[in-house]
Amino acid sequence: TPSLSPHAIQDKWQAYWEEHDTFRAGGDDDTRPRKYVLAMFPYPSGDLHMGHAENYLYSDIVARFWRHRGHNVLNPIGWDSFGLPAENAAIRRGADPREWTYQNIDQQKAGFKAYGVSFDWSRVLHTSDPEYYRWNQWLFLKLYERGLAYRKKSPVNWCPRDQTVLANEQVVDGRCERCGTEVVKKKLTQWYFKITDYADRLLDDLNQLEGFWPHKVLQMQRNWIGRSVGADVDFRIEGRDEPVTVFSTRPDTLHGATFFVVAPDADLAAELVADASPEVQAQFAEYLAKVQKETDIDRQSTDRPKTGVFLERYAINPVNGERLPVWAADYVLADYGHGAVMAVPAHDQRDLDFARAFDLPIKVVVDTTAPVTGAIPVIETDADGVPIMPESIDDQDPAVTGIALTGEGRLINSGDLDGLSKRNAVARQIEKLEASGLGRAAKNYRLRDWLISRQRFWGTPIPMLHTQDGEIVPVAEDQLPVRLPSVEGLDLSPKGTSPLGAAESWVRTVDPTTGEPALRDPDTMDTFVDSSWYYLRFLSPNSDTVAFDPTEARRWAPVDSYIGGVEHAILHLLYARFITKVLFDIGLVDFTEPFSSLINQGMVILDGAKMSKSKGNLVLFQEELDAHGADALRVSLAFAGPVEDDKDWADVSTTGAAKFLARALRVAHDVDSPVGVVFAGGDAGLRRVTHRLLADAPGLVEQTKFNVLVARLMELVNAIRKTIDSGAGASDPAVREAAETLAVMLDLIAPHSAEEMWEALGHEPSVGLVQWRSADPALLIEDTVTTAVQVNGKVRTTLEVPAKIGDAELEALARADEKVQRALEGKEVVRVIVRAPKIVNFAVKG
Ligand code: ANZ
Repeated sequence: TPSLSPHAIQDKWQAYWEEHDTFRAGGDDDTRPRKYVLAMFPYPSGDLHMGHAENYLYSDIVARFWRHRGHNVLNPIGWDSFGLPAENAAIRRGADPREWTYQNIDQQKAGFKAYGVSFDWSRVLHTSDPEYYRWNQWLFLKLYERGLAYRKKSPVNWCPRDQTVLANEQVVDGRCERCGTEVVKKKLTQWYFKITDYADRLLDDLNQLEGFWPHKVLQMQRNWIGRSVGADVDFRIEGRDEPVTVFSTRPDTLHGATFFVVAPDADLAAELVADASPEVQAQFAEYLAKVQKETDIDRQSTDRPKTGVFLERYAINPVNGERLPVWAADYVLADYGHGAVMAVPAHDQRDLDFARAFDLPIKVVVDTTAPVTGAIPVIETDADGVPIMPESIDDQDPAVTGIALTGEGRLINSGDLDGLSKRNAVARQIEKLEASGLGRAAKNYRLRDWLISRQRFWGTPIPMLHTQDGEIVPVAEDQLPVRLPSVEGLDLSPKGTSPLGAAESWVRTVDPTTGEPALRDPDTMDTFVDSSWYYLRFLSPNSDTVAFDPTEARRWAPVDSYIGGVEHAILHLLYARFITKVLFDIGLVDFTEPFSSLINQGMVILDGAKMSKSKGNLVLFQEELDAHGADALRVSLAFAGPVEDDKDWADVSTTGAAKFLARALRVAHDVDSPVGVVFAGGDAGLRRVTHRLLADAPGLVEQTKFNVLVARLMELVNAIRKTIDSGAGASDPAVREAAETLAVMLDLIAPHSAEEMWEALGHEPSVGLVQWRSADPALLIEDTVTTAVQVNGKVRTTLEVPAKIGDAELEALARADEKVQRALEGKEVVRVIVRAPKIVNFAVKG
């Protein structure tokens, strides 16, 4: 009988795994096919929490699964250990961010070990180690060499509280992702990575991930890249030498342009207003001050009243020479397209709202009631859902309805474009613009270049030098790493410039080529640089000659299964995809997408609400672990629901899970047949349950239906117990077969209990490396049923028989059964009642 407590069992097997390095990935000589399973690496923000428990359980299930399927599995772990929280904690406590960081890492390491995750512990990396960040600097220099790292002065998102710039991706609803402070714009000279050069590839390659990544994530990436196709059109502005270019997705509507709008915060607006009357200049200055406080989100919102200032200037429509008044209005953004638009109020809702607010002309140039072959007509309905069939375009006058005409149709009032469908008119207009030199086909992206400079201490120093004559030169590769200086004497508190600038002896250096004094760049890199390529570092974690070995990359990468939260759907995944493509272009990897498949897990919530420290509704990982043990916690989480769903801890039963595990262990201890016993001939019903699971389990895991797998394992435990208690008993070979199957499958979810069972069943550890058997097709035939054979109404045995068996055949089978023969011995059968395939009853006398 089992004697050890769950905690004793887990301690025993964790010590075993540690001692034997059980889950270390195989090396060069390992001929098994390889699988690279990776969970998004953690930020060392304190103890592990329930979100970690879920995330690393799932990756562990996948990693363990592939080992059981004969693969050489790499399942590494590291820490994303640079970043603001460490720095803020250091500021609060007047300590070194290193202390806080490495202390938390140690704590989390211990947590993972106590949780029984099958990591390859020989490959641990921390991005804040110079041995790691040296290669961030190397990567920076590679991008710089290729013209993909550059400096520019531009308005950046600035968090006034953290006193640092933020990437667009780090601004959520106009607020700092980290601290929630409202983000403002500030002009600064910063380093950028030119991700926009890769916009088309980043977008187009998403198609090859369809079916392997959650569709939602692909869609979020597509929207983030936001490719628009249209034309650039040049407009002359009266009194200005240079034409002004606008981007439009609807160059077909050029004849319908009735005014022109520039972003108030674009340089052009300031230039144009300089010639306006003093009143207008004052009005503009006031307006600009207001606009600068608004977020881009607000500015683009459609339901707020339109505002703007007429700049007393005119643009000339290139197709008909009409004079268009030039306005400054906040709904036009300075950093999208060219920061200016041709306004076509009849066919663009924002322009229409503006025209109606300021009484500007509205000119319809597309008849949206005209039929266009192949187009789906947009039919308006009234409150009762009855279609309103417009008689003619006059019934849809946007000036009256307030609704812009954006649907399909045919061009009118547009010279020789008249009669063309929208789509043909766009193409024709672009041809004409190109012929006259007044415009050209153009694409635009919502995606911006990746701003990577941070004015903080706890990050990778940017490996560039500022020479005395104002040049900026790279640090030589053989001089890397540029190590962070000691924090001693530095004031880390936010002040808008990097604390590194004050590290005098660090900042002052010499330019090795000239021997002249030079200053180090004081900024550090966005930590998303660190995580953009870490999956490659795991392949050569200890190399001090290369960031990663291309041969190892060819062997292991790309990552087969990547598991993490949907909060990384845009930022991290986009950057990692970008850097992978750059490395491909350099010739260092032979693939263009880093993560072949992606699994997003839901959140662990409590009573329907997200858990957080501030809400005081945290379920603590360590407490759960102490109370129930790792396996019960793992089973509870796996059983709690589909991977991608949120799991409400209020619905989870750890005690239920613990009872299930205890039952499973008892079953293994009860088995009373020798190792190697022949299974054939064992209880057919139990064998079928076992083999059906052998057949189904791989598919369940590959489809990440871990909760269903747990349910099936529970079913198997019940079936074994039933056979032990009521059937042929613990010595039935089918019981051993089922218990062994249970142990090797339970290993995915409850590995400590599985090892303990495997040992109780007389095997050598580790069960984690045992291959799953394949199902016997003969035992998978579904159409058999259980027949009860009774003698005088008392069940003597049960038989597995084909569902379509006939009465005579069933009776013969029953008579041939040993137990039935014994019950009939010396008695006279007076009557046999056969109801195939369910029942056979022998009525006997004597
Ligand atoms: C004229 C026009 C007529 C437009 C029409 C649309 C419909 P997306 O799809 O988001 O790329 N636009 C261009 N630059 C802008 C800026 N800096 N701020 C705000 N709006 C800007 O949108 C492209 C369209 O948004 C462009 O096409 C332009 O308006 C506007 F019936 O040009 B359109």
